[in-house]
Amino acid sequence: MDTTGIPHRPGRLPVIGDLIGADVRTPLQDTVRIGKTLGPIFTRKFLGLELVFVSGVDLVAELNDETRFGKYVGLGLKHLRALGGDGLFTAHTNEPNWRLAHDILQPAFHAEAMRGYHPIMLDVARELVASWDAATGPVDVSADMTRLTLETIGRAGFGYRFGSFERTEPHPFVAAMIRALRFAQLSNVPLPLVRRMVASSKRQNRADLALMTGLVDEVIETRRRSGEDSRDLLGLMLSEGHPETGEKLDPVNIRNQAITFVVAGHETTSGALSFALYYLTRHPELLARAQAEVDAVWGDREPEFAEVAKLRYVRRVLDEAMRLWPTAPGYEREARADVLLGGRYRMREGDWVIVPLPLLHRDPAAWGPDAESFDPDRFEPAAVRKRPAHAYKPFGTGERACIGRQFALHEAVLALGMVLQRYELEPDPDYRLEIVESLTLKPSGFTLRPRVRTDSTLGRV
Ligand code: MNH
Repeated sequence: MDTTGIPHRPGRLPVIGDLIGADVRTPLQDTVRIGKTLGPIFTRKFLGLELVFVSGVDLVAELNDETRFGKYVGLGLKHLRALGGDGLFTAHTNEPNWRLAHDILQPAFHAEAMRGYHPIMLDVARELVASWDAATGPVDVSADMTRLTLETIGRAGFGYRFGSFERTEPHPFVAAMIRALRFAQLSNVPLPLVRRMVASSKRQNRADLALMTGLVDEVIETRRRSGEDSRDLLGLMLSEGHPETGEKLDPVNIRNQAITFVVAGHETTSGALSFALYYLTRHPELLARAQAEVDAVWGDREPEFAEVAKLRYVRRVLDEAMRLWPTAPGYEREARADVLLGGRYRMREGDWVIVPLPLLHRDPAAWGPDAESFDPDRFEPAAVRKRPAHAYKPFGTGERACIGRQFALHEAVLALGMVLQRYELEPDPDYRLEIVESLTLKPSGFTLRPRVRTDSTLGRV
């Protein structure tokens, strides 16, 4: 798009642009740092590639208007299509398979379906608790939250057990996935050095994609042969037709959806749980408040389905953690026709911009001058009503927003509640938050020492 008049970092150089100081491992965190000083719209330029970032709440409200803008599958997502193909996350909205799969899979996230996932989610949370009970030292929080969420989507979506809590190393699918995500991310970087790196890992990438596809094909084949008629994600994909036309998903699309759901269905939720635990353990008074809520609402029992959503404060803790570090840290919007963004930035049909969510979620116009502080009370209903509707978008926007939102929130509140119910959590006082970026954000090197509580009835064993 025409970027004249849009601010950028001072010191932009001819040819290389803003390259100096940019770190390929932390593109999002670099953008957050730079964007804080530049305001609601800015650009970053790397060699021939100039990216436009829009983070002010008013401009984002315009971008979220579905009549004028839609999801753009480019940049980050373009290379992800090697993994997800025409699966829901990486499909173009005008590809027929997007609407078809969306309509077929939507029922898997309705309240009735969620009720069916509850016992499975509970089982997995029990496995987490068992592993923390057995821990003799600090636990790696991000690794254990990833075990929990991978296991949950595997079992609830596909009836497949990754055996995450029985392994000391991540499941091979996860290792392959992490490399493949990294490969996709680096494929965007227009630097000769990175291009050579990417070129030299092509063979590994092929092997990683083959491993993921192979596993998914095996899971699908096992289900087909079993003749089992489960209404989980895989069951819907295999047996259900479109509610109006009866059209079914083709086998290649089912494979793409399976990979998509396993990846999209666990990385983000895992990070959200880890950030929530990070902030809670940095703020003992908030931790105590969350714990008091769990004790009051659940007591020493395991929660029934309907008791999970009653943890209002725990939910706000998660909301606030996803405000500061939205684990899917952005989305891209494309103009449906020529338009003047904010009445002054000219976009032609097909021009697109990036919405960096951590910056939107810190926009002082919506969040005030102390936007950097962690305060779950920002999500009290009265406070939410006072804010512009588009100030908080951790699950994206419009018809391409997250289909798994309810699934993620039920799983995360349940797991966080169970952890708070049972443990005192002692942080490492020297830990400084460090965030690793792949497709998603996660705290790195964050450990806790869980000790079974002695101050609650449940804690006494
Ligand atoms: Mn999820 C899309 C964030 C959990 C499956 N998800 C999105 C988008 C965001 C997002 C943002 C929109 C991206 C874009 O516009 O390009 N998702 C999250 C977060 C969590 C999350 C922050 C957890 C916390 N997502 C889940 C879970 C599942 C899931 C759990 C599956 C069980 N998400 C999806 C799928 C899409 C999506 C599928 C694509 C939907 C579509 O475009 O039709």
